[in-house]
Amino acid sequence: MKELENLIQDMFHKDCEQCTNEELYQALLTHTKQLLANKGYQDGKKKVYYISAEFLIGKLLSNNLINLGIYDQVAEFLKQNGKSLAEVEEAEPEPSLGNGGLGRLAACFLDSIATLGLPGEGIGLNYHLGLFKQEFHNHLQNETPNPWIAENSWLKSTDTSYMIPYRGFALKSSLYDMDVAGYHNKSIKLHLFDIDIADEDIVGDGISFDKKDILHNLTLFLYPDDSDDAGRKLRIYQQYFMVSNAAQYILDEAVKKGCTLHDLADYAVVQINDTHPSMIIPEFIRLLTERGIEFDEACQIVSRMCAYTNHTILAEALEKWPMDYLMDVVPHLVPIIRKLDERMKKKFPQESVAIIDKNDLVHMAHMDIHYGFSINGVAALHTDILKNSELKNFYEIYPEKFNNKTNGITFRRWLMHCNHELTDYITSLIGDDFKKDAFALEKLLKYKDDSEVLARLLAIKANAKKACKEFILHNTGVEIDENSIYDIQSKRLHEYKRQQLNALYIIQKYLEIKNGHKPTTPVTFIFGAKAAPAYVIAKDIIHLLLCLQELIKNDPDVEPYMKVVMVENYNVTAAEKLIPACDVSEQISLASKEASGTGNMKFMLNGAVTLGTLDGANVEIGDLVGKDNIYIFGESSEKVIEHYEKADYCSKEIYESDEDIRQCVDFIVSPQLLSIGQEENLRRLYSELVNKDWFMTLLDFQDYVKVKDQALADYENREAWAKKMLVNIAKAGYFSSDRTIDQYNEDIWHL
Ligand code: 26V
Repeated sequence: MKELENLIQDMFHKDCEQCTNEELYQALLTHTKQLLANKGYQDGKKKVYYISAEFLIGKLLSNNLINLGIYDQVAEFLKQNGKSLAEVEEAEPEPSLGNGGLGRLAACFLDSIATLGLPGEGIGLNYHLGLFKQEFHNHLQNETPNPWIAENSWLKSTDTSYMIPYRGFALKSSLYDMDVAGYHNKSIKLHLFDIDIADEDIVGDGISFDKKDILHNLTLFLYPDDSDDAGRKLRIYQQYFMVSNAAQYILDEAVKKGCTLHDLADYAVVQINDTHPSMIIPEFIRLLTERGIEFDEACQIVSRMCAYTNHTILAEALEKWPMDYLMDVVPHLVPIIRKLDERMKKKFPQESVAIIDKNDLVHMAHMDIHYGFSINGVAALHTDILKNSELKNFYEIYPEKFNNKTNGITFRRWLMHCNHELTDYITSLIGDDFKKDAFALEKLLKYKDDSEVLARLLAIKANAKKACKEFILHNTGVEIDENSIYDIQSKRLHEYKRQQLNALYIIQKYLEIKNGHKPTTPVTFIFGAKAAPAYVIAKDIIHLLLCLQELIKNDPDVEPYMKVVMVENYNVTAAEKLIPACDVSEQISLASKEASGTGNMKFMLNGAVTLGTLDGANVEIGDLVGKDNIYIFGESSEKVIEHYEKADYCSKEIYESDEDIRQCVDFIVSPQLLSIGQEENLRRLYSELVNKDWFMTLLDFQDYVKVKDQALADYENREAWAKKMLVNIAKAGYFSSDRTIDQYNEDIWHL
């Protein structure tokens, strides 16, 4: 710690004790960046380039200290000087370079690539304002910018720069790098491309800005509102900027190592994270043919190099760009895309596998599948659905390309960093092998009937709940009961994730309590969720939740028994506070719709019990922990898919025939809620549920109530509950992203 002490002196001319937390953060940032660079970088002839529009990395200080192996020393040094690392960390701004699961997955993957010592790099964009910051006013979501880049940050500027051609002009890029530390291993780099002339001053009210001012807005926001043409085109500008930089960078790096271009696939493998980077395929072909490679050979090279991961089956989320837009933004790619399409149409004339469809829409996923060598889903069920229904026609053509890679999470952040007490206790029981080999957590199973261990797990959970209570008080001003059951649903807001189902349960409980049926242990329903700015119904659901929060808070009949609280601006930092404190983990998407989920894994690892549908990775969680240690409800994915095929689901029928359901749905537009909220929003949501309910909320309602009531009742037997917690922790090893990355490498990357 001598070096750190000297650095503090050099920077601020005072001792650690006299420094502010902000100053100490600055010193630690500088010190840690130096240590990361000193460790050296993983290298090798062949590298994986993980290209992603999102890297939801979260705060980095603690995580880097853990991976460098000096967390305890630094914490102790600060403590001896009357400071706390947790408080110093508050000074770090959280970069919000992702929406949710897909972006967080990319961040976990970088951690695991570095930890496993694989040569790999991430490539993305340096959004200055990231995803919006969420604020609640009048029980509604408002969006404001989230500037995170300070003068001194984790970013390191480099000399790398490329020219990126667009129709009628070109933009010069600048590359910034962030080091990602492997756990007790070398670092790898996250490359974030940017433009020098991005101008934060063009942002007006909220997050509004001129979407056509590409020269100044290109790297301001992640996924700007795509509800209009200008927003959608801006996304194409961003995506092309990302992939053209990536392709030029990859070619340069390979050539420097002696690549002749003909053998490019021996130097690089590109993992395309969802379809946002798909234009890298025609871009590579453009660059290779410019450098003298024949078109056919360029196609072959790319097809040996690119692999695509699918993260959703929702049709509206599968990108299809109108040819006109591409003509407008990147006309030089259009002849290449047309040629790629023609070649495939000759072989496979059926419309269902066309790259360019009859409406002149370019199906980005189709291009990836035809011209990539691997396509993977992100959980077993999801991959099966891709093979057997969503992408069936492709699976018939290319069965050998399809494979599953069930998602994972890095235990460094989602256990060791966010839950020190649990980590230390596990270490005291089974040693610390699990930090490198997550499957070693199974050793905990031998304690499953040990009352002392179970009591200790409950005590650790109780401490996490106290800490979470403090966080929620600070974040929302709401004081929750630390002795209540913490029932948590935190994830992006989307109708298919069905926060509205949880809301209907809350209404049902509210009415029950009003009728005198009081729960034995009070329950706190905790939510965290941002809604896309243009997603009207999602925002209406947030409105309903905030209205319920208000209603219950002010009702003395009900308030002692239940509470609703919606955390503002749910992000990685908030997740790190909520997850260790959770008792019941809500994973209640409509079966078949959640590709995997990764929050489900984080909660389980921290000793929460899942209440969920047989969807995404919940299925695998259930298989691992056994039916006594998970609460499953709802219609199966097969039945759901059948309902869609037959178009025979009618929510109105259920609404009209089921008195209980009608009562709960009607409550959305009751005088009580209308006196708190906005009539327009509440009526729209009510009508959506009664007349459409595309994600079949009402279908699963009764079963949800039954199973959730059972879970809450089972909580009363604390020791039996603690046993479920223990089994969940012990079985979470499979969900380490180290396992996932190992499989990507074995089956796809071959590094
Ligand atoms: C994107 C959009 C954009 C347009 C409006 C509707 C909509 C709906 C969903 C999405 C999600 C895009 C992809 C994504 O983030 N998928 C998530 O990826 C996670 C990591 O694999 C996975 O755990 C989640 O289940 C999956 O939803």
